[in-house]
Amino acid sequence: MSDSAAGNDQDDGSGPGLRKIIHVDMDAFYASVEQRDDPSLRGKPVAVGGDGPRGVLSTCSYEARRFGCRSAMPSVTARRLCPDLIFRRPRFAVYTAISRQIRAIFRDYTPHVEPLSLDEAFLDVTEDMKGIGSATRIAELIRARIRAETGLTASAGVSYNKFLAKLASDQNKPDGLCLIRPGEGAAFVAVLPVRRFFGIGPRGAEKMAALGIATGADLAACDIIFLRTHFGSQADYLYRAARGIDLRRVKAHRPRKSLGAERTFDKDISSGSTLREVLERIIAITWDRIEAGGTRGRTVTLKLKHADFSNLTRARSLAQPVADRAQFAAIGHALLDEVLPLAQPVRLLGLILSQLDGEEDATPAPVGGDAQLSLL
Ligand code: TTP
Ligand code: MG
Repeated sequence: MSDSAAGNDQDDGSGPGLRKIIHVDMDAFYASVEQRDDPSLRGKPVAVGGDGPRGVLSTCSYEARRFGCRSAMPSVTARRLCPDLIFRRPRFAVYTAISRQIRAIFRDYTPHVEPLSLDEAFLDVTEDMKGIGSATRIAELIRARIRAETGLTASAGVSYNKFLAKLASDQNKPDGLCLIRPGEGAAFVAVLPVRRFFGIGPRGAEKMAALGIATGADLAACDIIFLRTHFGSQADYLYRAARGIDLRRVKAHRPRKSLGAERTFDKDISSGSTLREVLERIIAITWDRIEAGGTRGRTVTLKLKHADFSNLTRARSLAQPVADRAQFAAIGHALLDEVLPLAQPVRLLGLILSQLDGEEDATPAPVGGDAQLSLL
């Protein structure tokens, strides 16, 4: 791509051909579901995740966030910050069912729905199918229906591209709405700390801080050559993002590539029979999710992580999709038998179904999540 094309300065997506994008994201999703279904948890600091020594928070309620608790934080740290924190195990089947409910609501307003995970999606509502009048009004209607039909709150961002809509949905969380109008994107981004940009993690933000880049405005002041020198393949994205530009379309179909579950043990395991028992549980959870998603897949992969963190995988592919739970379980156990007896103790066991079809969901990001049982 040439330098001039990198920024696409002439077309920032807010001129003719303007698109209307909504990003909807449920508030403290897993934790809110637990509070909904157990009234004794309402108004309390609640974490969803494993509470063992290697447990990690999948998420926590806003009450817990006031103490500094966050997603992906080790559970021991969270408990130190908030001694009254109440832990709950994730109930993926319930979250998946709610995810289907909210997607059905989205599809009532547009066929252009791109789910990013169970609890968030982009909607392109440029074409006002129901004659509602404005994207903001559509976003409000969707939030109201989510509340009425699921008993949960969602936040929404409305703007003229995906990058800005996602930033906007985060702006007034929880239970909030934010609109970034055409012409306002660059100013909105200018005052944001760079860590709020999608794709800039804590390490990226540190690197930027070392270069004197703290905000969107600082980033916008960098030329493309400088960005390429320091950020390589991310440079073009950063150049545009700093100007509030994002020309990506909402893609309605993003087939996921794999689905599975894995378990990290509190203590490393060296017994084959214990591993077989754990595998049973992983099979049950993975197959529930496969059924919930109407997914079919041909390849089963067993994944082991040894005490020294070396990985071992064993896979088997069929000519036809795995037919049922019994076949899935049989293949999983056969793969485990291939690696027994163990060369050394194991700290993690996982089972994955891939070569999928029949599922429109986006692949969930590999978000660490609950280290006890994280989605792949
Ligand atoms: P998020 O939308 O990132 O977080 P959230 O809905 O809990 O809170 P909010 O959007 O109000 O900030 O993620 C949605 C769900 O995905 C979350 O409830 C649990 C799961 N998740 C993990 O399992 N691990 C993670 O690291 C993250 C970020 C989320
Ligand atoms: Mg959310």
